[in-house]
Amino acid sequence: MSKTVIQYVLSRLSEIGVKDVFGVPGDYAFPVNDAICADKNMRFIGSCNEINAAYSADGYARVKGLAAINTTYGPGELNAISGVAGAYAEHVPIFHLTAQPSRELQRDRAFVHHNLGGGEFETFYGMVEHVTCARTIVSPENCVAETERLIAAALYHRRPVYMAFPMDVPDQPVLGQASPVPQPQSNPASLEKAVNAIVDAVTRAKTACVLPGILIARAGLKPEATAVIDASGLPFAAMIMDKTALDETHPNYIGLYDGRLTDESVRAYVEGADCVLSLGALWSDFSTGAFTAKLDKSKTINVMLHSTRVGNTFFMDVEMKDVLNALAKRLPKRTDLKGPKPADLGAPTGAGDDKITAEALYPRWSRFLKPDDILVAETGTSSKGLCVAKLPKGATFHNQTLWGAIGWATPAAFGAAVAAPDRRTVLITGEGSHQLTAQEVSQFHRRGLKPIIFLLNNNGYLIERLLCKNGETYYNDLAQWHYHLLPQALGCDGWFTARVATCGELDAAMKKAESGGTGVYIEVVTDKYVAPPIPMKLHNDTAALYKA
Ligand SMILES: Cc1ncc(C[n+]2csc(CCOP(=O)(O)OP(=O)(O)O)c2C)c(N)n1
Repeated sequence: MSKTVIQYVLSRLSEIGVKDVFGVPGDYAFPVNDAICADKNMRFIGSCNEINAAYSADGYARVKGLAAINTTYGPGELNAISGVAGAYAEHVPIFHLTAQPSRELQRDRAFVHHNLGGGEFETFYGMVEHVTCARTIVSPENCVAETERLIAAALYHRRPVYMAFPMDVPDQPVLGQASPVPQPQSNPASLEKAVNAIVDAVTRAKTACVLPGILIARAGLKPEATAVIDASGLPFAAMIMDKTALDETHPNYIGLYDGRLTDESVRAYVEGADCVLSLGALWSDFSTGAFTAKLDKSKTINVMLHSTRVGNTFFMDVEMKDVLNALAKRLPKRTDLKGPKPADLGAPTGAGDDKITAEALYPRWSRFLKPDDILVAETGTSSKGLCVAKLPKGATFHNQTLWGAIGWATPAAFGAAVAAPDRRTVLITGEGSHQLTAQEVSQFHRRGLKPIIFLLNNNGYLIERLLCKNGETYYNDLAQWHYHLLPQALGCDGWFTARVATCGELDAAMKKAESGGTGVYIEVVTDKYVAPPIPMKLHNDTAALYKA
């Protein structure tokens, strides 16, 4: 029996690894909602709202490579757009399956709910153009070819795609056939030239290092990139957005490179190198220490997903995977290059009734992390303190460094936990960010997931206090919530919750959290201006960041 339109789409998504669809149901979307629930290989993961669904899908895709959301027409899909835009900026592929009124209602320009009221039905399709790499309105005739086109686009660009289903379409038999669109191959001649140029530059360099980037993680090429390091013996550093693209326990890791904001020995090594081989790093403002990273373009190489730059020469039509595989075979092994040892946050200070300072908190968090942990760090002071921590083997650091939407981390952590229920998910978020999306905490418990959540309560938007003209301006103040009581109100029965304001209380709560077995929610209370070094340096030189 031939498949229906929606059965075809779901079966293809399942084949490429999407097993869960985050979303909020709605009447126009019922045929899609029903089909997901009826599909034995799929789960509909209800979210509290659509932006949270998009953030959860984003977290899921960072762990699993791909994700999907399902929303209803109009208000539902528009709620998701901001989250989808973040995924677009950060190269996270999400399939957005949304709904429309039936083709008959559209033809009649009917005056229907969820429409803007003008009888125009392609408005929302138009709105997603800039935050998706491909989009379509599905029909029985175009379904197969369009599904394959969108899958190919999402995998090629590692960015979101959008499929709208008029309500009468999902249950129609699918018409036509198409084969999966193969991903492009490298042009052999360009590949040869690009690899020759890289091997030549690295071999001639007296000192060299690698900056492994986020696109390695997005393309699932960690083994290939690790093989380049192993074969070449080159030291490597990481920028914030790229943190944990490769394991930080690797003997060649030299530490975080954030321009002048972090370890001077790492900066001196990277900027002093004759050749810097970047593998898919994206050099945003926060990744480059507010543009204080000073890298001479003529000495840098950047291997991107489908092109490579060596100095000022571009090589087009070369696939990152092919370049990495060739480099692992052809780069000579360097045994003469020794970079600095990666700094560690050191021993935590404070005990007993001592207040929780930055020197007490960040080293404790660093020591708390275990191999294979998924650490989701929210935009704010906490992620800028945590990025300096050296993470254990297999542990991954997730942060929205470029898009930087506060509220992302809580639902993203939920999505990551759905994607990898056997790994420990640790969420660290400021309280101001948490206020945007805190209700998603309830979804962890609903799915039997046991995250460890640290909520940093520093009485306001601290990172903004540090970056604006006058930190005391009242727009940086917040409604005071009893954060540690949220899990109970949100139905997380049996969780361990605590509110800690001293080092002794924090130690006791962390010990309890380590014993596992339940979800954990710890509200960490500090003074208003307790901040780690990077935000303090940004505070001291906001002009470098804003050029204003
Ligand atoms: C969606 C969105 N709205 C506003 C901002 C601006 N913003 C950036 S950080 C921040 C405050 C974060 O405060 P909090 O989560 O409490 O962390 P803290 O820095 O206090 O530790 C705000 C409002 C943003 N990045 N994203």
